[in-house]
Amino acid sequence: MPTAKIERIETSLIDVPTIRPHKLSVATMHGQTLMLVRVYCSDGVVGIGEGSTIAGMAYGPESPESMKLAIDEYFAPAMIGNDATRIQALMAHLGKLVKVNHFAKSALETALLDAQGKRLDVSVGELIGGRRRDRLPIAWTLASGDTTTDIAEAERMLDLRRHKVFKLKIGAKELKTDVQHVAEIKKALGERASVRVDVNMAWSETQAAWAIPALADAGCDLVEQPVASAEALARLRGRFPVALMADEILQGPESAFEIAKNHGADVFAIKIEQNGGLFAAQRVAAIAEAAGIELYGGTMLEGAISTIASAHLFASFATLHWGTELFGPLLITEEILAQPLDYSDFELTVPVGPGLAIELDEDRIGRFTRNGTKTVTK
Ligand code: MUC
Ligand code: MG
Repeated sequence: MPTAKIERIETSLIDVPTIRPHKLSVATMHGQTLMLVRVYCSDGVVGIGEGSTIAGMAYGPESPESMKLAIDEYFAPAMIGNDATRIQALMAHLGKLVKVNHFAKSALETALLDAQGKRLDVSVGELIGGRRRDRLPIAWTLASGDTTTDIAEAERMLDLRRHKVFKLKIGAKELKTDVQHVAEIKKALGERASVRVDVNMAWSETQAAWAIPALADAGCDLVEQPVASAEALARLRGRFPVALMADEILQGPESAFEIAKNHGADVFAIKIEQNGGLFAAQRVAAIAEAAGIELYGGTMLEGAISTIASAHLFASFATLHWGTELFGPLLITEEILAQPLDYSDFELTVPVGPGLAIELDEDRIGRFTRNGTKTVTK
């Protein structure tokens, strides 16, 4: 087994506009920032990873800037000189040195997996257990804030055969307004599309108990994180003819175990960053499977690097009842890959090749990089 030491770690922030404002109950996004990390190894192999979140710190405690700082000041100095090929051992070591910081850990683990895959000439999917499917169904989020605009956008996506599953971001408006918005969109799209909602924790338990049956009547088939508390979600689950999905409350295997133990969700949105990396997300999926909880491949509206890292993982899942929403690269105006991803016939093709099996367009990346790159060496 070849060995290689970590020699240098570079981080940078890439700021890219979104194709339109993206309105969630927690914030409106006009752009996305990708925290790009490169791990340089003594055998000449370079691994890439990404940390992205939603609207700075509006979604959760980590921001692209905080991920960069955590890597520059804490993770990178502890990684230099270590064996890059012992990924799980190194991540466990870092876990002892730095608490939580799941998104930063996911970016680093992705880069180590990319490097190891390149070194061994296998894909990340093969490294983490083996791919079961080559294509993944891809949902799209309608979040313009306007019902007519959203319907037109959905029609365009159906015509292009890009998406036939739509997630509506609600929770910022009056309950009745939100329910009407969902009902109008479902009525317009009918059986041609699945309509789901993400409330991003905006409702109280009583608001959720009023709105969820109304959403079910409107033809909505999945309600994501309607309330903030895991206990409230568990109390709501099973009361209405619509599936309830956990997202924000899933923060790694321990949280997954607690939710599963309390029959707290019908579906888990699996996100590599929120859970602390691909291996942690894989364990979350295993807990779900053991508990009879169905799976959905979630996103933090990530760029191509984290999107494809997620795709390799989701392609390895035994079941993926609710498909995925790996559309992040389509929400930004810039193509950052030398070879664009294949989104066609409502699905994404999982790339084939060593590591993540993607190559960055370095000129484009350079153009959108915020004031330089930080390098940590010995
Ligand atoms: C979330 O809360 O699930 C995923 C799709 C989208 O539009 O926002 C995200 C994050
Ligand atoms: Mg969500």
